[in-house]
Amino acid sequence: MSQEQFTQHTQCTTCPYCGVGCGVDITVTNGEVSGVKGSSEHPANLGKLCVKGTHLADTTLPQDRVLTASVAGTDVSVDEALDEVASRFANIIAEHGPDAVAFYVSGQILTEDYYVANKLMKGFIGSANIDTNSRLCMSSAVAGYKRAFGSDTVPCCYEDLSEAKLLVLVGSNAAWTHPILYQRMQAAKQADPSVQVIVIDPRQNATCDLADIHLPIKAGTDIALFNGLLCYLAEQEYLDHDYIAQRTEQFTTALQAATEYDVDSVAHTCGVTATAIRDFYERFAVTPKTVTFYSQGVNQSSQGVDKCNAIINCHLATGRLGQPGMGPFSITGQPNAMGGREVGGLANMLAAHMDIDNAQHRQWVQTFWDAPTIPTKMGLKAVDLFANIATGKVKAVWVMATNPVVSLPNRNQIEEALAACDCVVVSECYTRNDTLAFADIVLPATTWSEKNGTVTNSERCISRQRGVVVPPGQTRHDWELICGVAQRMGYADAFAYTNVAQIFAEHAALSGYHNGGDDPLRDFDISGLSDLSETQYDQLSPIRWPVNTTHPYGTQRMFADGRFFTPSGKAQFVPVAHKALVEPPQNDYPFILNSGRLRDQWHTMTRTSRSATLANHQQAPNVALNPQDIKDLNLTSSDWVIIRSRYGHITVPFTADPGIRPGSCFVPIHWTQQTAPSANVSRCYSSRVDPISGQPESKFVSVKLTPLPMQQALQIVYRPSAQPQLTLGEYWARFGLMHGEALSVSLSQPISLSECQNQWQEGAGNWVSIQGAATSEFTAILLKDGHIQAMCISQSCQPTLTNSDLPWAWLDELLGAGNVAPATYGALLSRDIPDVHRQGRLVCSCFRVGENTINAVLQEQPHTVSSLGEKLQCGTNCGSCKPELQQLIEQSAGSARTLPNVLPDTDMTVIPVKQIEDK
Ligand SMILES: Nc1nc2c(c(=O)[nH]1)N[C@H]1C(S)=C(S)[C@@H](COP(=O)(O)OP(=O)(O)OC[C@H]3O[C@@H](n4cnc5c(=O)[nH]c(N)nc54)[C@H](O)[C@@H]3O)O[C@H]1N2
Ligand SMILES: Nc1nc2c(c(=O)[nH]1)N[C@H]1C(S)=C(S)[C@@H](COP(=O)(O)OP(=O)(O)OC[C@H]3O[C@@H](n4cnc5c(=O)[nH]c(N)nc54)[C@H](O)[C@@H]3O)O[C@H]1N2
Ligand code: SF4
Ligand SMILES: [Mo]
Repeated sequence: MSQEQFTQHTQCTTCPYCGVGCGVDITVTNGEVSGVKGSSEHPANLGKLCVKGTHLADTTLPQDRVLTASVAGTDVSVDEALDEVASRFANIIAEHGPDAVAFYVSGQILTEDYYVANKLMKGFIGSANIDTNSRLCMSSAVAGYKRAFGSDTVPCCYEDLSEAKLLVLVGSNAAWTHPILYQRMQAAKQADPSVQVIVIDPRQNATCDLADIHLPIKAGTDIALFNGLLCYLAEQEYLDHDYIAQRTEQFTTALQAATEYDVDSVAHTCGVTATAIRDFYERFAVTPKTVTFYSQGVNQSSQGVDKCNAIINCHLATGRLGQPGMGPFSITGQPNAMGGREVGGLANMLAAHMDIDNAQHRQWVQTFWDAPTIPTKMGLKAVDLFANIATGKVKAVWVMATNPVVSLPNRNQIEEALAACDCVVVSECYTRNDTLAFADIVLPATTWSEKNGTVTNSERCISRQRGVVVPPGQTRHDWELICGVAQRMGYADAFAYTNVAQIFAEHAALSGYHNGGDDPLRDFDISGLSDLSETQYDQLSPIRWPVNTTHPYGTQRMFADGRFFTPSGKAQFVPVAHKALVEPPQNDYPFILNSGRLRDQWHTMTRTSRSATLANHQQAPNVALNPQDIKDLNLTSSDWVIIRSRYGHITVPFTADPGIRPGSCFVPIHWTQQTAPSANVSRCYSSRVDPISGQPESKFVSVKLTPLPMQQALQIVYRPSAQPQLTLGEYWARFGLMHGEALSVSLSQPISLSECQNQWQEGAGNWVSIQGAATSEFTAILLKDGHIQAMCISQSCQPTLTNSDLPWAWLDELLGAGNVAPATYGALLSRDIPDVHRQGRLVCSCFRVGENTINAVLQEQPHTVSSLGEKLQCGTNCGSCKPELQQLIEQSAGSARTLPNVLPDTDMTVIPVKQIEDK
């Protein structure tokens, strides 16, 4: 390329992953994303990025994209596909009514996409059947806020995390899931060591690294703990009587509901020592500047909403709300979960924080939209929606930017529902989405770095995502796809937008419609942004809502004036009670299955699985078990574990983790049909939901564990052009390398070299191999024109997670090399691995520092995290690996990890199992 043609520019956008909502400066060179950097101007991250954000450029790979539309498997133009969607939806509506169709959308589309989807379904199709993956994520938090404040309002802001003197993290692994906020907490504690951190989580997760106290409560016992706190605050006279009297209602009923929760009974229920509980209560009692930061360990429960209110009750009782450094802070997961809530893109909401069951609100929205209709009752929430698809009541569903086959509970039922559905439309940007296999119509969507719009993060801050590269293939923006269908269904005037700025302006104007002034009716008001010109919209800087005439520059904190959006203007205490588990772990299903996230992967891995760097942190799925349980189950290092619930089963390797409570286990959520077909944990979960929010209980199901002895471990590395068939073994997992991919296969029935070679087509190349003593011990290399196409390394028996011991970087290098000298592949055949490639599991992804390297340095002399950083660079860029560095330091100092504060299980009475349908 000549000098003149070289183009490069940098633009500020927002990270497409978590709800922290970091600003990203993205550099585009010759039309492609060439680099990303934390944007120092953005208030969420002030220049920092976590490991996922840092490696965003790795995930913008062309080969993974859905680039064309298709109908029944045949490629068509996008316009033809849109014709098809419109006519199928219209026909079904004409015959069966508007409630026979549905949208299932996502907290990962932009506010403008969400706004038009909601407008089309509610105002024009005339059904409220639009729900979202935020149902699986935020809906309990929303319902908790609404019950307490009369509105879905996050009272806090990120500065509160720095100003608080006590941070209580409940059901959150922020070190891995909201890393930049975790780093704020770290910095606050470093600056003022008197800052206290308390982690409430059944598991000793990476976040415990910062904890002064870890309360490893039994799963699902949070309400007992917080009711106990309310009771303690009352008994020890720490209540804010003025606040309670002037700003709240229903205190007496809430306290009455909490009186039986004395410290000893809480200790018994939660399985944590009374001393540790009293210690937590006392610190909470004496520290006015307290933030309680909560996430999925709270929300994803059949008592999720009550858990939220148990927390909020304690803040109301102490008047800790609306002032710097305090408040109940629900942290959102997805980048635009908040935007979805704002536009009303859930089945039980209307729009702009107006309510579907309020006739006045319905009339306002219908008038504002000039809409032919408006639903009078709420639509189907996610789990019910798929149940109604299964029965045929809902006959068409349009899935946008989510992967319900993987992420909804009870995968087997979801698959059956979609297979039976007359019309499944999927708008998607990446090919490795399991739900695509069920699509009748596929629409190719643009994605991050291509699309334009806004997102709102966990602290109500609206930021722009900016399209900086040209969308590939036939891809179109989600809002264009939705408007394209709306126009074809006869609603051209209402969906005649030509850019996102117009949609945003309308959304902003609706938020101020019959709202605003000194006594606003609704919390969500961004009418101050409704007059932005296109240029002003393009240049919009991050701003926290409300934005209106009273707050033209946005609002840092809500409820500073102690006025709430309830009819009386007062906040509501909600009486709550801890309930026994519906499906207790006992008899045939004695273990509790917990699930959640890993540091370097994003959800169903459609984007992150290709990044070699991100894959290196943990290449394959696992179940983490307490060492005592491993012993009791007689698991040996060549065993895999079959995890079986009443709803389905998975097969995964195990790892020992002393931070897991005995009797429970933890499986990451990320693996799918595409990346490890036996390991999609949602197969095991039930369709049980919180009765108020409809949020599934994705952190809890009872299971049994059985060993599956494996006879052979086969590691395969291949170029993209030499992918083997994937028909081997009970278990395989694949992950990205720089120059191809790797497969880790386990077999309970061994295979020979020739059976392994049969996984490639004839003519794929020539094999060179070495056969070991046993049939299943071999090394084989597939060569074509002097280039290595694939390598297979087979062992007859396998230690658990052999992955980390293999020299992946070397294999990757060989795969990427041009002509490889026979001496080099000879060394591989004889497994003569160069020392530099014996790094072990990658701990620091940014500087590629492995566990073996770190341990070697630690053996020479003791280190701190920062001195390790000085020596090896590890932990000095994004900082995400610091908790693991600390763990390695502690391990090398010989301090064995144990779970603190656990009360030995005295509650051994076996309750008869409730009849639960065996599915
Ligand atoms: N790396 C990474 N980061 C992410 C994501 C990702 O996929 N990858 N996803 C984003 C999204 S959408 C979300 S929603 C957030 C989720 O963020 P988090 O909620 O922080 O993450 P999880 O790992 O799902 O679960 C948090 C913790 O809940 C605990 N838990 C389980 N049961 C209970 C219980 O009964 N009580 C209590 N107190 N705790 C319990 C689990 O042990 C776990 O440590 O992460 C966001 N950030
Ligand atoms: N057992 C268990 N299950 C869980 C959870 C758990 O903790 N345990 N967590 C739950 C939670 S909190 C969440 S948020 C869900 C997440 O679950 P999902 O939403 O199913 O997971 P993702 O992989 O994020 O799916 C997003 C999809 O959208 C695509 N995509 C990305 N950007 C765009 C875009 O701009 N347009 C379009 N059209 N497509 C796009 C991606 O390629 C991907 O396929 O999982 C839930 N399920
Ligand atoms: S914390 Fe990481 S994943 Fe979350 S928005 Fe920031 S850079 Fe992205
Ligand atoms: Mo989420």
